Amino acid sequence: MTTWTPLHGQPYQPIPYHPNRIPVEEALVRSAAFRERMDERRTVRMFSKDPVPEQLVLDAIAVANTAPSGAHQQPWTFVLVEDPKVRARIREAAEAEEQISYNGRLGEEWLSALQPLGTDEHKPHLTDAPYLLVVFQQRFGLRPDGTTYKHYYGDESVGIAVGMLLAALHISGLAALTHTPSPMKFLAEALERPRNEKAFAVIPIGYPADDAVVPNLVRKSMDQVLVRI
Ligand code: IYR
Repeated sequence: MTTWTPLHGQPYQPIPYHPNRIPVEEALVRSAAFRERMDERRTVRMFSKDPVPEQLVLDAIAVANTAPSGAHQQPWTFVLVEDPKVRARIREAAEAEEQISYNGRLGEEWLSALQPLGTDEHKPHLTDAPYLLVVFQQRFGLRPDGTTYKHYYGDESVGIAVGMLLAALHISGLAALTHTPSPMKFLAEALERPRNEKAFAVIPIGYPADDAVVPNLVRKSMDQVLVRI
Protein backbone atom coordinates (compact mmCIF):
# COMPACT_ATOMS: atom_id res chain seq x y z
CA MET A 1 0.00 0.00 0.00
CA THR A 2 1.28 3.44 -0.85
CA THR A 3 1.32 6.15 1.80
CA TRP A 4 -0.27 9.51 1.15
CA THR A 5 2.11 12.40 0.67
CA PRO A 6 1.26 15.84 -0.67
CA LEU A 7 1.77 16.05 -4.41
CA HIS A 8 2.71 19.59 -5.30
CA GLY A 9 2.71 20.21 -9.01
CA GLN A 10 2.80 16.51 -9.86
CA PRO A 11 -0.28 14.95 -11.42
CA TYR A 12 -1.89 11.84 -10.02
CA GLN A 13 -1.81 8.95 -12.46
CA PRO A 14 -5.33 8.51 -13.90
CA ILE A 15 -6.67 5.01 -13.24
CA PRO A 16 -9.85 3.45 -14.60
CA TYR A 17 -12.98 3.88 -12.50
CA HIS A 18 -15.82 1.53 -13.45
CA PRO A 19 -18.04 0.94 -10.44
CA ASN A 20 -20.83 -1.50 -11.28
CA ARG A 21 -24.04 0.33 -12.10
CA ILE A 22 -26.69 -0.61 -9.57
CA PRO A 23 -29.90 -1.66 -11.35
CA VAL A 24 -32.49 1.10 -10.84
CA GLU A 25 -34.89 -1.05 -8.83
CA GLU A 26 -32.16 -2.10 -6.46
CA ALA A 27 -30.90 1.51 -6.19
CA LEU A 28 -34.38 2.73 -5.27
CA VAL A 29 -34.72 0.10 -2.57
CA ARG A 30 -31.31 0.97 -1.15
CA SER A 31 -31.82 4.75 -1.24
CA ALA A 32 -35.24 4.54 0.40
CA ALA A 33 -33.85 2.28 3.12
CA PHE A 34 -30.92 4.63 3.72
CA ARG A 35 -33.16 7.66 3.79
CA GLU A 36 -35.47 6.04 6.35
CA ARG A 37 -32.57 4.85 8.44
CA MET A 38 -30.93 8.30 8.45
CA ASP A 39 -34.21 9.92 9.42
CA GLU A 40 -33.99 7.91 12.65
CA ARG A 41 -30.69 9.54 13.61
CA ARG A 42 -30.91 11.77 16.62
CA THR A 43 -28.30 13.73 18.47
CA VAL A 44 -28.04 12.10 21.88
CA ARG A 45 -26.94 13.81 25.07
CA MET A 46 -27.57 10.98 27.53
CA PHE A 47 -25.22 8.04 27.10
CA SER A 48 -25.04 4.55 28.53
CA LYS A 49 -21.69 3.57 29.99
CA ASP A 50 -21.98 0.23 28.18
CA PRO A 51 -18.90 -0.58 26.13
CA VAL A 52 -19.00 -0.20 22.38
CA PRO A 53 -17.17 -2.50 19.95
CA GLU A 54 -14.04 -0.52 19.13
CA GLN A 55 -14.10 -1.68 15.53
CA LEU A 56 -17.38 0.18 14.94
CA VAL A 57 -15.73 3.44 15.92
CA LEU A 58 -12.61 2.70 13.88
CA ASP A 59 -14.76 1.83 10.87
CA ALA A 60 -16.67 5.12 11.21
CA ILE A 61 -13.40 7.07 11.37
CA ALA A 62 -12.20 5.18 8.29
CA VAL A 63 -15.44 6.19 6.54
CA ALA A 64 -14.84 9.84 7.51
CA ASN A 65 -11.35 9.54 6.05
CA THR A 66 -12.91 8.75 2.65
CA ALA A 67 -14.55 12.19 2.55
CA PRO A 68 -13.74 14.47 -0.36
CA SER A 69 -11.43 17.31 0.62
CA GLY A 70 -9.90 20.44 -0.89
CA ALA A 71 -7.00 19.39 -3.17
CA HIS A 72 -7.35 15.94 -1.56
CA GLN A 73 -5.39 17.21 1.42
CA GLN A 74 -7.57 15.41 4.01
CA PRO A 75 -7.01 18.18 6.56
CA TRP A 76 -8.25 16.22 9.57
CA THR A 77 -6.92 14.35 12.58
CA PHE A 78 -9.14 12.20 14.78
CA VAL A 79 -8.08 11.84 18.41
CA LEU A 80 -9.89 8.99 20.13
CA VAL A 81 -9.83 9.53 23.88
CA GLU A 82 -10.65 6.80 26.36
CA ASP A 83 -8.29 7.71 29.23
CA PRO A 84 -10.63 8.69 32.10
CA LYS A 85 -8.15 11.23 33.50
CA VAL A 86 -7.83 13.06 30.20
CA ARG A 87 -11.60 12.93 29.77
CA ALA A 88 -12.17 14.39 33.22
CA ARG A 89 -9.77 17.23 32.38
CA ILE A 90 -11.56 17.91 29.10
CA ARG A 91 -14.94 17.92 30.83
CA GLU A 92 -13.74 20.29 33.51
CA ALA A 93 -12.30 22.73 30.96
CA ALA A 94 -15.35 22.47 28.67
CA GLU A 95 -17.78 23.06 31.53
CA ALA A 96 -15.76 26.06 32.70
CA GLU A 97 -16.05 27.61 29.21
CA GLU A 98 -19.74 26.71 28.92
CA GLN A 99 -20.42 28.24 32.32
CA ILE A 100 -19.23 31.56 30.92
CA SER A 101 -21.09 31.00 27.65
CA TYR A 102 -24.46 30.19 29.22
CA ASN A 103 -24.12 33.02 31.68
CA GLY A 104 -23.94 35.77 29.12
CA ARG A 105 -21.24 35.18 26.52
CA LEU A 106 -23.66 33.62 24.02
CA GLY A 107 -26.00 36.59 24.11
CA GLU A 108 -29.77 36.60 24.38
CA GLU A 109 -30.64 35.63 20.82
CA TRP A 110 -28.34 32.60 20.86
CA LEU A 111 -29.59 31.50 24.27
CA SER A 112 -33.19 31.71 23.14
CA ALA A 113 -32.35 29.64 20.02
CA LEU A 114 -30.90 26.96 22.32
CA GLN A 115 -33.73 27.05 24.81
CA PRO A 116 -35.94 24.52 22.95
CA LEU A 117 -33.07 22.01 23.10
CA GLY A 118 -32.63 22.46 26.83
CA THR A 119 -28.82 22.42 26.70
CA ASP A 120 -26.83 23.88 29.55
CA GLU A 121 -23.29 24.09 30.88
CA HIS A 122 -23.30 20.54 32.30
CA LYS A 123 -21.58 18.10 29.99
CA PRO A 124 -21.75 14.64 31.59
CA HIS A 125 -21.55 12.98 28.17
CA LEU A 126 -17.89 14.02 27.98
CA THR A 127 -17.09 11.43 30.65
CA ASP A 128 -20.05 9.02 30.39
CA ALA A 129 -19.91 7.87 26.79
CA PRO A 130 -17.36 5.08 26.28
CA TYR A 131 -15.50 7.01 23.58
CA LEU A 132 -14.71 10.65 23.09
CA LEU A 133 -13.59 11.52 19.59
CA VAL A 134 -12.02 14.92 19.13
CA VAL A 135 -11.85 16.00 15.51
CA PHE A 136 -9.09 18.45 14.63
CA GLN A 137 -8.81 20.55 11.53
CA GLN A 138 -5.30 20.99 10.16
CA ARG A 139 -5.27 24.68 9.32
CA PHE A 140 -2.21 24.13 7.14
CA GLY A 141 0.01 21.21 6.25
CA LEU A 142 3.06 20.63 8.42
CA ARG A 143 5.98 18.62 7.06
CA PRO A 144 8.21 16.64 9.42
CA ASP A 145 10.97 19.25 8.89
CA GLY A 146 8.66 21.99 10.22
CA THR A 147 7.95 23.66 6.86
CA THR A 148 4.32 24.34 6.04
CA TYR A 149 2.00 24.37 3.05
CA LYS A 150 -1.51 25.74 2.53
CA HIS A 151 -4.65 23.72 3.03
CA TYR A 152 -7.75 24.62 1.00
CA TYR A 153 -11.41 24.54 2.02
CA GLY A 154 -10.56 23.17 5.43
CA ASP A 155 -13.91 24.01 7.08
CA GLU A 156 -15.88 22.44 4.27
CA SER A 157 -13.67 19.35 4.08
CA VAL A 158 -13.75 18.60 7.80
CA GLY A 159 -17.49 19.35 7.94
CA ILE A 160 -18.16 16.80 5.21
CA ALA A 161 -15.94 14.24 6.95
CA VAL A 162 -17.79 14.72 10.24
CA GLY A 163 -21.11 14.31 8.43
CA MET A 164 -19.96 11.03 6.97
CA LEU A 165 -18.68 9.95 10.38
CA LEU A 166 -22.05 10.66 11.99
CA ALA A 167 -23.85 8.69 9.28
CA ALA A 168 -21.47 5.74 9.70
CA LEU A 169 -21.87 5.71 13.49
CA HIS A 170 -25.64 5.80 13.13
CA ILE A 171 -25.70 2.96 10.61
CA SER A 172 -23.77 0.88 13.17
CA GLY A 173 -26.41 1.60 15.81
CA LEU A 174 -24.25 4.05 17.74
CA ALA A 175 -25.29 7.43 19.04
CA ALA A 176 -23.22 10.58 18.97
CA LEU A 177 -23.29 14.21 19.94
CA THR A 178 -21.64 16.89 17.84
CA HIS A 179 -20.38 19.07 20.64
CA THR A 180 -18.60 22.32 19.92
CA PRO A 181 -17.49 23.86 23.19
CA SER A 182 -16.48 27.38 22.52
CA PRO A 183 -13.74 28.47 22.65
CA MET A 184 -12.07 25.11 22.02
CA LYS A 185 -8.44 26.13 22.34
CA PHE A 186 -8.05 24.08 25.52
CA LEU A 187 -8.49 20.86 23.52
CA ALA A 188 -5.37 21.27 21.41
CA GLU A 189 -3.45 21.97 24.62
CA ALA A 190 -4.96 19.09 26.62
CA LEU A 191 -4.33 16.65 23.80
CA GLU A 192 -0.92 18.08 22.90
CA ARG A 193 -1.70 18.61 19.26
CA PRO A 194 0.78 20.21 16.86
CA ARG A 195 0.56 23.92 16.09
CA ASN A 196 -1.32 23.46 12.79
CA GLU A 197 -4.32 21.73 14.41
CA LYS A 198 -7.39 23.36 15.89
CA ALA A 199 -10.32 21.49 17.41
CA PHE A 200 -13.34 21.26 15.14
CA ALA A 201 -15.78 19.17 17.21
CA VAL A 202 -15.87 16.91 20.24
CA ILE A 203 -17.97 13.83 19.63
CA PRO A 204 -18.98 11.54 22.49
CA ILE A 205 -19.88 8.12 21.05
CA GLY A 206 -21.81 5.28 22.66
CA TYR A 207 -25.23 3.76 23.09
CA PRO A 208 -28.05 5.96 24.36
CA ALA A 209 -28.74 5.58 28.10
CA ASP A 210 -31.72 3.36 28.95
CA ASP A 211 -33.61 6.44 30.10
CA ALA A 212 -32.36 8.70 27.29
CA VAL A 213 -34.78 11.24 25.90
CA VAL A 214 -34.41 13.53 22.90
CA PRO A 215 -36.32 16.69 22.04
CA ASN A 216 -39.48 16.04 20.03
CA LEU A 217 -38.20 18.04 17.09
CA VAL A 218 -39.51 18.14 13.55
CA ARG A 219 -37.31 18.29 10.47
CA LYS A 220 -37.90 20.70 7.63
CA SER A 221 -39.88 19.14 4.79
CA MET A 222 -38.37 18.60 1.35
CA ASP A 223 -40.48 21.53 0.14
CA GLN A 224 -38.72 23.75 2.63
CA VAL A 225 -35.20 22.71 1.76
CA LEU A 226 -35.32 21.88 -1.94
CA VAL A 227 -35.59 24.45 -4.72
CA ARG A 228 -35.98 23.05 -8.21
CA ILE A 229 -35.37 25.22 -11.24
N1 IYR B 1 -21.55 24.93 22.68
C1 IYR B 1 -22.61 25.03 23.64
C2 IYR B 1 -23.80 25.74 23.11
C3 IYR B 1 -24.53 25.09 22.00
C4 IYR B 1 -24.59 25.73 20.78
C5 IYR B 1 -25.32 25.22 19.76
I1 IYR B 1 -25.47 26.28 18.05
C6 IYR B 1 -26.04 24.01 19.92
O1 IYR B 1 -26.79 23.50 18.87
C7 IYR B 1 -25.99 23.36 21.13
C8 IYR B 1 -25.21 23.91 22.16
C9 IYR B 1 -22.98 23.65 24.20
O2 IYR B 1 -22.46 22.66 23.71
O3 IYR B 1 -23.77 23.56 25.12
